[in-house]
Amino acid sequence: MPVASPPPTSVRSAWSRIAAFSAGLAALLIFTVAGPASAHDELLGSTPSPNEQLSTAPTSVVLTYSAAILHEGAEIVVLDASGKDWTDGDPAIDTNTLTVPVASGMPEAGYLVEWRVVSSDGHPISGTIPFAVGDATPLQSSQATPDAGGDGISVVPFVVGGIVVVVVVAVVVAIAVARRRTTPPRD
Ligand SMILES: [Cu+2]
Repeated sequence: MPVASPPPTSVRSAWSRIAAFSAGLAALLIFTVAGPASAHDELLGSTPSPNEQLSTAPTSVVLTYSAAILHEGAEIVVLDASGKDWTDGDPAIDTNTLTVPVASGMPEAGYLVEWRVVSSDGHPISGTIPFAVGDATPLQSSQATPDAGGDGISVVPFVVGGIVVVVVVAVVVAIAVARRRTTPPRD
């Protein structure tokens, strides 16, 4: 009875089909999950800028975003080390900029801007901007522990984990398929 080992081409084609399938699945995962998450508006710049040391006390804080932000849900505070908020009025939103007045005569000290706005796609984004008046050290974090970063960043480990699982499963399946094809039947 001839023990026919299958032509190498069939094993190779099984491998390449599985490789193509897992690559396609990985690309799909990245596109569907990471794509929309990275489309959030982002903070392009601010006055004061991060860790800026102002020679004179500011009269307002201005944040500039990559797209129009929603008028609803915008929150901003300018904290000193004791947790006192130095904003003096409601934030005003003009398309992609947010301006909030601050109390006059802020003393030489470190401060921290904590902001949260709703981006144009309806998702909340937030961040902090340390700055100082005079030679003080910019305040890096407040006692209130702001929720750092925006949503969307946290899904990346899950996407990477998912891709790893898909690739591992594909490799295991490919090895099983290749082994079944190369191993002749017992009887
Ligand atoms: Cu979004």
